Amino acid sequence: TKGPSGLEKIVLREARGFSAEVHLYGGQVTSWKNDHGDELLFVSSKAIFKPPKAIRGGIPICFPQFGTHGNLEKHGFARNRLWAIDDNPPPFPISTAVKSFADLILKPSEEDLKIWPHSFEFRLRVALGPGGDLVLTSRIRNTNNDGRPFSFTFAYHTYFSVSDISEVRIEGLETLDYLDNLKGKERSTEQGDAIVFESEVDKIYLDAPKKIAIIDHEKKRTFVVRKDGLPDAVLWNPWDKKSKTTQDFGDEEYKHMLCVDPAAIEKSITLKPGEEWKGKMELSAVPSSYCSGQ
Ligand code: TA6
Repeated sequence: TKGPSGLEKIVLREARGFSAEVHLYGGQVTSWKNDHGDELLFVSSKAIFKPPKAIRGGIPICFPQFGTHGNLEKHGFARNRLWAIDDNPPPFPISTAVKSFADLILKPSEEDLKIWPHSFEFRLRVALGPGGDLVLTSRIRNTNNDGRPFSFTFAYHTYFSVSDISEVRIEGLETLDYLDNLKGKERSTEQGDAIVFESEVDKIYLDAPKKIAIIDHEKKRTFVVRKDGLPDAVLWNPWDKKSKTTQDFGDEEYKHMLCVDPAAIEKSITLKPGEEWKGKMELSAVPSSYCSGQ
Protein backbone atom coordinates (compact mmCIF):
# COMPACT_ATOMS: atom_id res chain seq x y z
CA THR A 1 0.00 0.00 0.00
CA LYS A 2 1.17 3.58 -0.64
CA GLY A 3 0.61 5.89 2.32
CA PRO A 4 -0.56 9.50 1.94
CA SER A 5 3.10 10.40 1.84
CA GLY A 6 3.66 8.09 -1.17
CA LEU A 7 5.90 5.88 0.93
CA GLU A 8 5.28 2.18 0.91
CA LYS A 9 3.75 0.59 3.98
CA ILE A 10 2.37 -2.75 5.11
CA VAL A 11 -1.03 -3.00 6.82
CA LEU A 12 -1.66 -5.80 9.33
CA ARG A 13 -5.15 -6.76 10.50
CA GLU A 14 -6.32 -9.13 13.19
CA ALA A 15 -9.73 -10.84 13.35
CA ARG A 16 -11.11 -8.74 16.23
CA GLY A 17 -10.44 -5.50 14.37
CA PHE A 18 -7.04 -4.39 15.64
CA SER A 19 -4.68 -3.14 12.93
CA ALA A 20 -1.13 -1.88 12.50
CA GLU A 21 0.90 -0.17 9.78
CA VAL A 22 4.62 -0.44 9.11
CA HIS A 23 6.48 1.89 6.78
CA LEU A 24 9.38 0.43 4.84
CA TYR A 25 11.09 3.76 5.44
CA GLY A 26 12.74 3.24 8.84
CA GLY A 27 11.10 -0.18 9.28
CA GLN A 28 8.85 2.01 11.34
CA VAL A 29 5.49 1.12 12.85
CA THR A 30 3.36 4.25 12.36
CA SER A 31 -0.05 3.05 13.50
CA TRP A 32 -1.62 0.60 15.93
CA LYS A 33 -5.38 0.77 16.29
CA ASN A 34 -7.71 -1.11 18.61
CA ASP A 35 -11.01 -2.78 17.71
CA HIS A 36 -12.83 0.59 18.02
CA GLY A 37 -10.45 2.16 15.51
CA ASP A 38 -8.73 4.31 18.19
CA GLU A 39 -5.12 5.15 17.39
CA LEU A 40 -2.84 3.97 20.22
CA LEU A 41 0.46 5.39 18.96
CA PHE A 42 1.33 9.04 18.54
CA VAL A 43 2.52 10.43 15.19
CA SER A 44 3.07 14.17 14.96
CA SER A 45 0.87 16.19 12.63
CA LYS A 46 4.17 17.80 11.56
CA ALA A 47 5.94 14.50 10.85
CA ILE A 48 8.03 14.49 7.67
CA PHE A 49 7.87 11.20 5.79
CA LYS A 50 10.97 11.87 3.72
CA PRO A 51 14.65 10.99 3.97
CA PRO A 52 16.88 12.00 5.62
CA LYS A 53 14.46 12.89 8.44
CA ALA A 54 13.10 10.03 10.54
CA ILE A 55 9.31 9.90 10.93
CA ARG A 56 8.34 11.73 14.16
CA GLY A 57 6.22 9.19 15.98
CA GLY A 58 5.20 5.54 15.96
CA ILE A 59 8.12 3.27 16.75
CA PRO A 60 11.46 4.45 15.31
CA ILE A 61 14.19 1.83 15.59
CA CYS A 62 17.36 3.22 17.16
CA PHE A 63 20.26 1.15 15.81
CA PRO A 64 23.26 0.72 15.86
CA GLN A 65 23.32 3.56 18.38
CA PHE A 66 20.85 4.98 20.84
CA GLY A 67 20.88 8.78 21.18
CA THR A 68 24.34 10.31 21.39
CA HIS A 69 25.88 7.26 23.09
CA GLY A 70 28.59 6.96 20.40
CA ASN A 71 30.01 8.72 17.32
CA LEU A 72 27.24 8.02 14.83
CA GLU A 73 24.33 10.33 13.97
CA LYS A 74 21.77 10.53 16.79
CA HIS A 75 19.85 7.27 17.21
CA GLY A 76 21.89 5.60 14.43
CA PHE A 77 20.85 5.16 10.82
CA ALA A 78 18.26 2.32 10.80
CA ARG A 79 15.42 4.82 11.26
CA ASN A 80 16.16 6.67 8.05
CA ARG A 81 16.93 3.80 5.70
CA LEU A 82 14.59 1.95 3.37
CA TRP A 83 14.00 -1.58 4.65
CA ALA A 84 13.05 -4.54 2.42
CA ILE A 85 10.09 -6.89 2.87
CA ASP A 86 10.93 -10.56 3.25
CA ASP A 87 8.32 -12.24 1.03
CA ASN A 88 9.09 -15.67 2.41
CA PRO A 89 9.63 -15.21 6.16
CA PRO A 90 10.26 -18.13 8.49
CA PRO A 91 6.88 -19.15 10.01
CA PHE A 92 5.85 -18.70 13.63
CA PRO A 93 5.95 -21.89 15.70
CA ILE A 94 2.68 -23.82 15.14
CA SER A 95 1.75 -23.29 18.82
CA THR A 96 1.17 -19.53 18.37
CA ALA A 97 -2.13 -18.25 17.03
CA VAL A 98 -0.47 -15.31 15.24
CA LYS A 99 -1.72 -14.95 11.68
CA SER A 100 -0.93 -11.35 10.90
CA PHE A 101 2.74 -10.47 10.68
CA ALA A 102 5.43 -9.10 8.40
CA ASP A 103 9.21 -9.41 8.35
CA LEU A 104 11.37 -6.49 7.27
CA ILE A 105 15.08 -6.76 6.60
CA LEU A 106 17.84 -4.19 6.78
CA LYS A 107 21.35 -4.80 5.48
CA PRO A 108 24.03 -2.11 5.21
CA SER A 109 24.62 -0.36 1.89
CA GLU A 110 28.11 0.56 0.65
CA GLU A 111 27.52 4.04 2.10
CA ASP A 112 26.44 2.61 5.47
CA LEU A 113 29.61 0.52 5.63
CA LYS A 114 31.65 3.74 5.41
CA ILE A 115 29.81 5.11 8.46
CA TRP A 116 29.75 1.85 10.45
CA PRO A 117 32.12 -0.75 8.96
CA HIS A 118 30.15 -3.86 9.87
CA SER A 119 28.14 -6.27 7.85
CA PHE A 120 24.87 -7.24 9.54
CA GLU A 121 21.42 -8.58 8.87
CA PHE A 122 18.60 -7.06 10.89
CA ARG A 123 15.28 -8.89 10.75
CA LEU A 124 12.36 -7.01 12.28
CA ARG A 125 9.17 -8.99 12.76
CA VAL A 126 6.01 -6.98 13.43
CA ALA A 127 3.05 -9.09 14.54
CA LEU A 128 -0.47 -8.57 15.78
CA GLY A 129 -1.33 -11.15 18.42
CA PRO A 130 -4.79 -12.74 18.56
CA GLY A 131 -5.84 -10.28 21.30
CA GLY A 132 -4.56 -7.27 19.35
CA ASP A 133 -1.17 -7.10 21.07
CA LEU A 134 1.55 -5.50 18.99
CA VAL A 135 4.73 -7.57 19.08
CA LEU A 136 8.06 -6.43 17.64
CA THR A 137 10.96 -8.87 17.51
CA SER A 138 14.39 -7.78 16.30
CA ARG A 139 17.03 -10.29 15.34
CA ILE A 140 20.42 -8.82 14.54
CA ARG A 141 23.17 -11.02 13.14
CA ASN A 142 26.84 -10.23 12.68
CA THR A 143 27.66 -11.21 9.07
CA ASN A 144 31.24 -9.86 9.07
CA ASN A 145 33.36 -12.38 7.18
CA ASP A 146 36.72 -11.35 8.57
CA GLY A 147 36.28 -12.43 12.19
CA ARG A 148 35.48 -8.98 13.60
CA PRO A 149 32.90 -8.62 16.40
CA PHE A 150 30.73 -5.50 16.62
CA SER A 151 28.91 -3.68 19.41
CA PHE A 152 25.73 -1.67 19.31
CA THR A 153 23.07 -0.02 21.44
CA PHE A 154 19.39 -0.23 20.62
CA ALA A 155 15.90 1.09 21.42
CA TYR A 156 12.31 0.75 20.30
CA HIS A 157 11.62 4.49 20.58
CA THR A 158 7.89 4.02 21.18
CA TYR A 159 5.59 7.09 21.03
CA PHE A 160 2.37 6.26 22.90
CA SER A 161 -0.74 8.35 22.43
CA VAL A 162 -2.14 9.62 25.76
CA SER A 163 -5.16 11.80 26.49
CA ASP A 164 -3.34 14.30 28.71
CA ILE A 165 0.24 13.85 29.94
CA SER A 166 -0.64 15.36 33.34
CA GLU A 167 -3.10 12.47 33.89
CA VAL A 168 -0.55 9.74 33.19
CA ARG A 169 1.32 7.58 35.70
CA ILE A 170 4.04 5.00 35.14
CA GLU A 171 4.40 1.84 37.19
CA GLY A 172 7.49 -0.32 37.26
CA LEU A 173 10.31 2.23 37.34
CA GLU A 174 9.85 3.66 40.86
CA THR A 175 13.04 2.74 42.69
CA LEU A 176 15.46 2.32 39.82
CA ASP A 177 18.75 3.95 38.95
CA TYR A 178 18.66 6.14 35.86
CA LEU A 179 20.87 8.30 33.67
CA ASP A 180 19.44 11.80 33.31
CA ASN A 181 19.98 13.16 29.83
CA LEU A 182 18.97 16.64 31.01
CA LYS A 183 21.88 16.57 33.48
CA GLY A 184 24.71 15.38 31.25
CA LYS A 185 23.79 11.69 31.66
CA GLU A 186 24.28 11.98 35.44
CA ARG A 187 23.35 8.85 37.41
CA SER A 188 20.61 9.11 40.08
CA THR A 189 18.04 6.92 41.81
CA GLU A 190 14.24 7.31 41.78
CA GLN A 191 12.93 7.83 45.31
CA GLY A 192 9.97 5.47 45.12
CA ASP A 193 7.26 8.02 44.36
CA ALA A 194 4.81 7.31 41.57
CA ILE A 195 6.19 8.62 38.28
CA VAL A 196 4.05 11.45 36.93
CA PHE A 197 4.81 14.28 34.49
CA GLU A 198 5.14 17.97 35.31
CA SER A 199 8.11 19.02 33.17
CA GLU A 200 10.55 17.77 30.53
CA VAL A 201 11.77 14.21 31.16
CA ASP A 202 14.60 12.41 29.37
CA LYS A 203 15.87 9.47 31.43
CA ILE A 204 17.31 6.03 30.85
CA TYR A 205 16.21 3.64 33.60
CA LEU A 206 18.76 0.90 34.12
CA ASP A 207 17.88 -2.76 34.53
CA ALA A 208 14.16 -2.03 34.39
CA PRO A 209 11.67 -4.85 35.00
CA LYS A 210 10.26 -6.86 32.10
CA LYS A 211 6.85 -5.26 32.57
CA ILE A 212 6.07 -1.53 32.70
CA ALA A 213 2.57 -0.01 32.84
CA ILE A 214 1.50 3.36 31.44
CA ILE A 215 -1.74 4.30 33.15
CA ASP A 216 -3.88 6.89 31.37
CA HIS A 217 -6.48 7.93 33.96
CA GLU A 218 -8.52 10.13 31.67
CA LYS A 219 -8.82 7.49 28.93
CA LYS A 220 -9.18 4.73 31.54
CA ARG A 221 -6.62 2.82 29.50
CA THR A 222 -3.43 1.09 30.52
CA PHE A 223 -0.66 0.23 28.12
CA VAL A 224 1.34 -2.75 29.28
CA VAL A 225 4.86 -2.85 27.87
CA ARG A 226 6.66 -6.20 28.09
CA LYS A 227 10.27 -6.48 27.07
CA ASP A 228 12.77 -9.26 26.66
CA GLY A 229 16.49 -8.99 25.95
CA LEU A 230 16.22 -5.23 26.56
CA PRO A 231 17.41 -4.35 30.08
CA ASP A 232 16.87 -0.58 29.99
CA ALA A 233 13.85 1.68 29.52
CA VAL A 234 13.84 5.28 28.30
CA LEU A 235 11.22 7.79 29.37
CA TRP A 236 10.87 10.96 27.29
CA ASN A 237 8.53 13.89 27.04
CA PRO A 238 9.91 17.11 25.51
CA TRP A 239 7.44 19.42 27.34
CA ASP A 240 6.71 22.95 26.08
CA LYS A 241 10.11 24.57 25.41
CA LYS A 242 11.69 21.65 23.59
CA SER A 243 8.49 21.13 21.57
CA LYS A 244 8.76 24.69 20.25
CA THR A 245 12.32 24.18 19.06
CA THR A 246 11.59 20.82 17.41
CA GLN A 247 10.67 21.54 13.81
CA ASP A 248 8.65 18.39 13.08
CA PHE A 249 6.63 18.51 16.32
CA GLY A 250 3.59 20.67 17.15
CA ASP A 251 3.91 23.19 20.03
CA GLU A 252 1.13 21.55 22.06
CA GLU A 253 1.58 17.94 21.01
CA TYR A 254 3.71 17.04 24.03
CA LYS A 255 0.45 16.91 26.02
CA HIS A 256 -0.73 13.94 24.03
CA MET A 257 2.34 11.72 23.80
CA LEU A 258 4.87 9.88 25.89
CA CYS A 259 7.87 7.83 24.80
CA VAL A 260 8.65 4.66 26.73
CA ASP A 261 11.45 2.80 24.97
CA PRO A 262 12.54 -0.75 25.77
CA ALA A 263 16.28 -0.50 25.14
CA ALA A 264 19.81 -1.82 25.56
CA ILE A 265 21.97 1.24 26.20
CA GLU A 266 24.13 1.20 29.32
CA LYS A 267 25.77 -2.12 28.43
CA SER A 268 26.20 -2.36 24.69
CA ILE A 269 25.53 -5.68 22.94
CA THR A 270 28.53 -7.40 21.34
CA LEU A 271 28.18 -10.01 18.62
CA LYS A 272 30.91 -12.19 17.14
CA PRO A 273 30.57 -13.17 13.47
CA GLY A 274 27.70 -15.62 13.07
CA GLU A 275 26.12 -14.66 16.39
CA GLU A 276 22.58 -13.33 16.63
CA TRP A 277 20.91 -11.11 19.23
CA LYS A 278 17.19 -10.99 19.87
CA GLY A 279 15.21 -8.15 21.49
CA LYS A 280 11.45 -8.33 21.85
CA MET A 281 8.76 -5.84 22.83
CA GLU A 282 5.12 -6.68 23.37
CA LEU A 283 2.49 -3.95 23.77
CA SER A 284 -1.07 -4.37 24.94
CA ALA A 285 -3.76 -1.77 25.62
CA VAL A 286 -6.38 -2.71 28.20
CA PRO A 287 -9.16 -0.88 30.07
CA SER A 288 -7.57 0.39 33.32
CA SER A 289 -9.96 -1.54 35.57
CA TYR A 290 -8.39 -4.80 34.35
CA CYS A 291 -5.09 -3.75 35.86
CA SER A 292 -6.16 -2.51 39.27
CA GLY A 293 -4.26 -4.12 42.07
CA GLN A 294 -1.34 -5.14 39.82
O1 TA6 B 1 15.73 9.97 25.17
C1 TA6 B 1 15.01 10.21 24.02
C2 TA6 B 1 15.76 11.10 23.05
O2 TA6 B 1 17.06 10.65 22.86
C3 TA6 B 1 15.69 12.55 23.55
O3 TA6 B 1 16.92 13.05 23.94
C4 TA6 B 1 14.99 13.28 22.46
O4 TA6 B 1 15.75 14.17 21.77
C5 TA6 B 1 14.36 12.17 21.63
O5 TA6 B 1 15.13 11.04 21.81
C6 TA6 B 1 14.06 12.43 20.17
O6 TA6 B 1 15.19 12.41 19.37
P1 TA6 B 1 15.10 12.81 17.86
O7 TA6 B 1 16.48 12.64 17.29
O8 TA6 B 1 14.11 11.89 17.22
O9 TA6 B 1 14.64 14.24 17.82
